[in-house]
Amino acid sequence: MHTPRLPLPLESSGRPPEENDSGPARSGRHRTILHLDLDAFYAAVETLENPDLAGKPVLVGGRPQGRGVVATASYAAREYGIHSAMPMARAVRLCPHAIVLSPRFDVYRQYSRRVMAILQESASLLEKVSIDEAFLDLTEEVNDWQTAVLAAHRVQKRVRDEAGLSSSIGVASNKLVAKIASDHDKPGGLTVVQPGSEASFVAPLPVRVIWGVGPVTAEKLAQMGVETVGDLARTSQRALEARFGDHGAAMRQRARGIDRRPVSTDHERKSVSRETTFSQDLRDLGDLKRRLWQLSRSVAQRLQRAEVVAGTIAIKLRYGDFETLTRQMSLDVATHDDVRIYRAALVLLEQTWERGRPVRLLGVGGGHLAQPTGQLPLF
Ligand code: DCP
Ligand code: MG
Repeated sequence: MHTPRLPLPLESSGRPPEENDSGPARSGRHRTILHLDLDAFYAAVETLENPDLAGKPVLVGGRPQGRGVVATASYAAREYGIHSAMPMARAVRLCPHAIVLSPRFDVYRQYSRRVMAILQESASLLEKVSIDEAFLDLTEEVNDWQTAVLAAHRVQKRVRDEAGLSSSIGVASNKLVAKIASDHDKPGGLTVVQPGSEASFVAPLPVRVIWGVGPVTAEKLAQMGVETVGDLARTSQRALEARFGDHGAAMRQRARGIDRRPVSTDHERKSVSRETTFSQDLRDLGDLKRRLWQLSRSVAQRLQRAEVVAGTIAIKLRYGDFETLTRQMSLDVATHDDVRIYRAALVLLEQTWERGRPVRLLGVGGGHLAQPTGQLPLF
């Protein structure tokens, strides 16, 4: 386990509230946002439960004999090139002596609750992003940047001492940069991005770190000679809008380290969705069904990690000529089950899609989120 590191020099106090477009300056100053992500979470819990596993290559996921994939790999296993979502059969070929375990979601949820309870005590505003990841808004709790860093150290130490888990933390003036910072020095890192250095911090990183830049967009950007976030920030707004529409302008904002999204509690989160733009338009029902199934599975996983069920299912369909349609339906029983989500999405697709008309983008979403037990609506 690593000791926390501070890669950037601390200033004696928070920056003055000068012209700042990295977030709304509540009470006239920068926001202080912390992002925490647990390290190799499922594998770390398994190692806590069985200390013999410490330091060994541990894989949690599906069976190597079937079509299972790796949910997570311990850091020892990652040295063999193994990563999440890789077919388990391939992972085991890369590291034949790896210890393969089936996931035990109930156990992971218990640890997650313990961590979230610690976080909840540390800030008034907590946004749980997934089972092992959360944002805290510390703006109201701390007055200057140095205190914020001490608070981050305290959170990291409490998570280690009281839940037994290693975490990585990023502290910055907005969510985007805090999240990128927490990933910067994994495992066990604590990375602080001073207000004013957001853009220079993200500049050398590949464009994929920017939220909303998926593989297809990254490929198109690469064709324009844009590889890093800094390249993207330097590209003219006009060129990006011409190629990507409104999304182009939004990407450029983020590439400059600007993100105004507030930290919002789980109760305010209204939907979970996933969408894919295809590298080539699809016109075959079989292909669309396969993509719909992948998206439905992914939405189900997100709902499960956030421990919520969806009462409505929606699809988004964009044709090759950019005409875009969304359709949604209510479910009799709210769910986070991939097959149920897929069945609902397929009904919507069959009602909506004009057979044979080329599809450029497909999305699946779950809305009207509620807690799984008791079906209490959250909003
Ligand atoms: N997970 C999963 N399938 C994925 C990605 C993740 O089931 N494709 C699960 C297993 C992870 C947990 O979610 O342990 C948290 O996801 P992270 O992406 O944070 O991955 P880890 O915590 O395992 O590793 P890292 O140290 O990179 O955060
Ligand atoms: Mg993690």
